[in-house]
Amino acid sequence: MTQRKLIMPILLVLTLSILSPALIPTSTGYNSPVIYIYPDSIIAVNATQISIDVMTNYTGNDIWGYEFTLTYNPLILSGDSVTNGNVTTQGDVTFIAGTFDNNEGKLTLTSAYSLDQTTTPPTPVNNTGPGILATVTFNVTGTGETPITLGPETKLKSVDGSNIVDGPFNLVHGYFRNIEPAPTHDVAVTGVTFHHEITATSTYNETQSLIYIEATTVNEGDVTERFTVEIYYRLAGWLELVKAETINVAAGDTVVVTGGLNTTGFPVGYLTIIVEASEVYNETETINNTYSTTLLIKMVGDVQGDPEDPDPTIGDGDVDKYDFGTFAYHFGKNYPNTDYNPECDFNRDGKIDKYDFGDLAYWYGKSISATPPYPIL
Ligand SMILES: [Ca+2]
Ligand SMILES: [Ca+2]
Ligand SMILES: [Ca+2]
Ligand SMILES: [Ca+2]
Repeated sequence: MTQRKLIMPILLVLTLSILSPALIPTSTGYNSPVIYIYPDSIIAVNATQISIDVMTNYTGNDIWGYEFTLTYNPLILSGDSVTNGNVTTQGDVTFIAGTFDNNEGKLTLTSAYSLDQTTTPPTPVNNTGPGILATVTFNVTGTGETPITLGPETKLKSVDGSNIVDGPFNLVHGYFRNIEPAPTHDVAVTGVTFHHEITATSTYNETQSLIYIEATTVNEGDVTERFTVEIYYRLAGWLELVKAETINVAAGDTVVVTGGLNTTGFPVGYLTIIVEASEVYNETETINNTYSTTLLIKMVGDVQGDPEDPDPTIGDGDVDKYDFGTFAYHFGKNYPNTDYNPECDFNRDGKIDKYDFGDLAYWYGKSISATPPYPIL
């Protein structure tokens, strides 16, 4: 109750400004009927609760009722209540408050209609605008800024069954901020690394070609952001989704999103990996939301390249004396020995032993043209 007392002055101010007839804009400056959020912008650093009115400027007397949905940033606002306004009041009013999904930041369909229940069937009853369709109250749960957006389902309905306002057109959305100055927003994907799973089996299995793709995301903006990270690979021209995850990242923080890609049956060669972070509200720098790199799918036994290659540490598509030399050095050095080299552990069981040697021996002298049955990184 103490908390509620503290928020009352704020509520009072907002409520007074809304209820005072002098302050209700009878004309919003729009040429056509609109449904709009009032106030269209609330900037209140210390607010713990806010209310907005969903209003219409329509001056006709043939309003049957309304429908609307709302979306908002659930990191900033948490929906609390919806009440019917002063427009849809005639006859028997059926008011259906939508449900808040405060994880997704959405108020599901809220509606009200006026009916005369004494007739069979019930007949629509006229209401007159302009005025408040509904009032929505939010608790302020985070710091930042958020649009308060009317959904495309939003409608002002006429008694003749037509729509006076039909979303997504002729809607005016709202905005809330409790930080000064307005925060910057910039999320980015800054790097991608790959690693294999080390399994505890000593024979080939389905996971031997499972490659973990770890995408590093950073929030370089001023406030916590919620966004979706998608990891794709491109094969034969098509982008295939590996992983999609929605994450919350605090300002300045880094979060790694991991996807697992089984490359069994993939052709040997370079595979394009693309990671995308969805654009956040008011984000201006979006080029860094996409990160592209390549993953080399190698043949079994191709530990490395030749000394004269630009990067001899990368497989060169054959299994020759250089691969054998490196393999021999690492033989017997098992995970987690610091000399353990997963490139020599062809069956990814944490041991570089006779089974791996058997693989290398089988593919020795062959090249990419003899595509092996188990290409791996
Ligand atoms: Ca960005
Ligand atoms: Ca090689
Ligand atoms: Ca070679
Ligand atoms: Ca092994």
